[in-house]
Amino acid sequence: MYSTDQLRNHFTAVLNDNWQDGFTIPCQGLYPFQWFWDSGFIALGWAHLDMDRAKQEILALLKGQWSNGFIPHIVFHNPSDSYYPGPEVYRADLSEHAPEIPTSGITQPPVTGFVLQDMFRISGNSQELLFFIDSIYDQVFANHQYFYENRDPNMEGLVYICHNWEAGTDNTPVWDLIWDTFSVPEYQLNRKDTKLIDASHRPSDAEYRYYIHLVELFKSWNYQDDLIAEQCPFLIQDPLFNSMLIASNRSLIWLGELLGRDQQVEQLRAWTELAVQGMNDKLYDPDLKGYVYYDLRGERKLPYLSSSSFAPLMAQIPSASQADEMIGHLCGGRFGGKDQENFLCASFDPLSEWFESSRYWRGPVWINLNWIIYKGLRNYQLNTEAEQIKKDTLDLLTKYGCFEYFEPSREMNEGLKAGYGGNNFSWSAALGLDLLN
Ligand code: 2M8
Repeated sequence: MYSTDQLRNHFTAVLNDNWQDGFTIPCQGLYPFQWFWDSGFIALGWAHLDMDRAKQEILALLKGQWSNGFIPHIVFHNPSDSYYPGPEVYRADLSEHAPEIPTSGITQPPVTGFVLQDMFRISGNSQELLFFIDSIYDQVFANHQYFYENRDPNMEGLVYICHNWEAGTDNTPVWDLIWDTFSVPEYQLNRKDTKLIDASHRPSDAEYRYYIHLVELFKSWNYQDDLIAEQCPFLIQDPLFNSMLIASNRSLIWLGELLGRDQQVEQLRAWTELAVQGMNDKLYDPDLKGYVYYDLRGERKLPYLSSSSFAPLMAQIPSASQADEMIGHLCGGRFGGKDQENFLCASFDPLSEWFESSRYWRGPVWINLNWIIYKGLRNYQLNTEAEQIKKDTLDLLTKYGCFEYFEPSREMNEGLKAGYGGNNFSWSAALGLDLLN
């Protein structure tokens, strides 16, 4: 149990310990490199402590950007043998667009746009920070352009992900339905995660073989986007991923207006308008009252609720009445439980037969999704729900510290074994810090 001051000190210590002279690792041992969306959330934590480090975090990420605007999900700044798969598995150099520095060849939710706007706010609208944003604006814009020009084959404003790791929600049960559509070779895995963390809290080897197989396919196509769009068996329109892109579009519009970037702003507005329409027409499920995934390859909706179903609130996508429908799932609903017996917000529908309360993205509470939902609820002035999710987030961090994910059931939390995965996890600390400020 920590007091608020102790908690703030603890968060600060976690970020300091994970700082690597220019960027921040998500967690010692388990994740020894820089990850795309982690770096955004982490930069927000640094913005409260040391703005120079926040800027360095973003610059370090952009060192890994490819010449076509793509930003990879891992930048391998340093060698390490505690993580699998490393750069020798990805072989990003097979792409004509890859940079000198080794990177992965898949991406992650594009959070950088809204992180920059938040950094500007935290800085008290400092001119110096605006100059910094101006100096990297084209790179972040190029990343959005990459998505809309290469990953929206039907021109419907919705971009696809082609690998489960691109979702960030690595093993959500929804992917099981996709794995059922094809089979993969018996790859020899060299997993390190299950030597560091209880294997029952991580994805299975069978799932990892699918993850590796997709990477092998991309390599055989030299990471060419047109071949991926034509042939990849995993091609998903993800409500979380698209919401992060739209939220970042909106921030780039806001910042672009300050910076007098009229043409880019006009383009961002056009993408955003189409995207919001696509989200509401295609991914909102009125029966389930939430946003769901769409399988482009199988041409079918995947009608299941997860914490990603609420992410569109952050990008101001739902109408006020849709937002009202959606929050019925939170306090007193299937996620919170009738008597609020769960901490908000489980990563997968707690009433589903596939829900697993301690296994990674199949049920546990994650601090970054809670933060995204909290921001979304605030956008709609849904203050009761916003305060509940903020309280639950800080309660979990206070009770157990900066774990990677947490048990949703309050009753099981009595048993004290409620923080799972890596400890001293950076985005848990960074976003905890942001919630305290
Ligand atoms: C987890 O994903 C990585 C692959 O990217 C892994 O399991 O090896 C996910 O939770 C992802 O969202 C996160 O960015 C990453 C680093 O924290 O870990």
